[in-house]
Amino acid sequence: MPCLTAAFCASISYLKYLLAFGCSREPVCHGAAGMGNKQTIFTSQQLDAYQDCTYFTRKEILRLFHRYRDLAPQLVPLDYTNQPDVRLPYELIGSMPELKDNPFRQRIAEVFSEDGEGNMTLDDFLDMFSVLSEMAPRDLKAYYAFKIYDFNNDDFICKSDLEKTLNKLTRNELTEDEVRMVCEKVIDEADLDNDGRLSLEDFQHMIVRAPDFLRLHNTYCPDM
Ligand SMILES: [Ca+2]
Ligand SMILES: [Ca+2]
Repeated sequence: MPCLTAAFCASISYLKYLLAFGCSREPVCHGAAGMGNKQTIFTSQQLDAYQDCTYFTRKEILRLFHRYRDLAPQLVPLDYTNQPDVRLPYELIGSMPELKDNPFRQRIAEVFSEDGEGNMTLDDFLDMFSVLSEMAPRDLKAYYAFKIYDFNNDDFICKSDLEKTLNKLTRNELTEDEVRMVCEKVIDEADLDNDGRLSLEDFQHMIVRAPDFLRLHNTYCPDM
């Protein structure tokens, strides 16, 4: 039954996506880190605080600062010691190589931005890259993946959140019926307390089981 196969494959790519939620340890550097000048960007205390709040080294924090600044040099000062009130618009953040092809780029930016609209301070930006980095633990990634898929921010992934997620993942290639079927299947498998929606706990449990689920279903969808 081709319809069902498509539905299964869609649920597999859904789970694959969850597992692939990350980016490499070394962010692409645009050459600013080795500039060799003595400009003080952060105080030592600021760098310590950033190190404590992220999974990055001082060097990586500085690299990411320069990537942030490269997005809009006219807006971002080179001196952050007095914590300037700067926010880069979502359009610039969403155009970065790590995000531009991600169907969830806008949701990711919204979830990590203090204003909830995807406009990012440097702190938001560092938080986002820290969680996306491969050093971030799986539980933390799962927590943020949950927030990203919870489109209406009510702390549950319900059917309509799942439908939006699937439509984004499959770039609207599934029919309404297929989407509905996959959503029902995902909820049916993951909804531990049978309230018809996924809590964070349901969701984390689903992710823990995902590798076996993938192996099992890959047998039926060798082309995935
Ligand atoms: Ca929701
Ligand atoms: Ca539930």
